[in-house]
Amino acid sequence: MNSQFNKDEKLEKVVRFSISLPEELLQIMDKQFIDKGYASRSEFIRDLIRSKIIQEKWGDPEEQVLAVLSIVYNHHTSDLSEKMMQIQHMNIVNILCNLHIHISHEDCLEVIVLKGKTKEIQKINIEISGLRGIKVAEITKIIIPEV
Ligand code: NI
Repeated sequence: MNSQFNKDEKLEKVVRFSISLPEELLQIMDKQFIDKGYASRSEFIRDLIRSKIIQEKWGDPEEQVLAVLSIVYNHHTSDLSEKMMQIQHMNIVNILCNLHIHISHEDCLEVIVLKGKTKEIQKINIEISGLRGIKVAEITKIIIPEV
């Protein structure tokens, strides 16, 4: 479930409206929301709409966004740590903070919190994720909701 919009919804004005759907689509939706543990159709549809808003905003290169880039890599891979460090120093204005955890004898988890225009964040993501020796690179896209 999307946890980016956890403010108390009871404080918000809620509007009811009806939606027309093909029966088959409704059945698929009902199966999905039950399987995923949503409490109601409304909760499921709210989450879908919010995901779509995030997707749309990330499609705009000028949109101001936040992101968390999580990377797992083997620190024995030659030059990888240095290259990652260099990319971050080159983009210092977009790096809010950086957490490094030694998760095993050879592997490290690095969590980088990024802020800036989507085009800047995507560029840094591609630069770091594309480095040779990166085992896992996951970006979490965050938009502060206006509603
Ligand atoms: Ni480490």
